[in-house]
Amino acid sequence: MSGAGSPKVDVDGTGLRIAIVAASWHEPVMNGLIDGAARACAQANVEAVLYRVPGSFELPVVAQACAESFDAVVCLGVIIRGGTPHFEFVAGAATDGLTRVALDTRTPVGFGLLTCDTEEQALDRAGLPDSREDKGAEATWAAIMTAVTLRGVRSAD
Ligand code: DLZ
Repeated sequence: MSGAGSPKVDVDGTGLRIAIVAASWHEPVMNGLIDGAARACAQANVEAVLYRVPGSFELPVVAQACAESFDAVVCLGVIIRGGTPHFEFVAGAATDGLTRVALDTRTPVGFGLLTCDTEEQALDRAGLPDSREDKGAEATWAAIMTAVTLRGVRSAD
């Protein structure tokens, strides 16, 4: 199970604005991830704006643009291995790109990129009624908690 040991996060994000950047491949899984992210934002009292990109490879460039005007960015995507070397290229480029965006812009990036062997595994993590995990919500809570922490660090300067 990929989520073993994950923390229970419940923070108040009042006043934060968050961009949710979501890829479009594997629609049923994406719908679950986006709903989970929206639920977490509502629960944390955070204002959220959704932007769509074609595939996970395009997440970093839009995340970078969003990082200029939002308190945090949540990136959602699904990459299924499917026996193609594209898996490694797309997953590696998206992961490296999102890490760079967070550090270069000093803006939290919630990492909601599922990399799975099969669509069934992805559905199991998508926050749907029959899923065991809710990775869209998890990535969103991580971004919100990090933004709240950074707000505290910066106000202590
Ligand atoms: C090309 C590609 C492949 C093979 N698989 C996926 C995938 O499983 N998930 C995903 O989000 N995107 C995939 N893509 C598309 C790339 O992310 C990208 O959109 C295209 O290469 C065009 O730049």
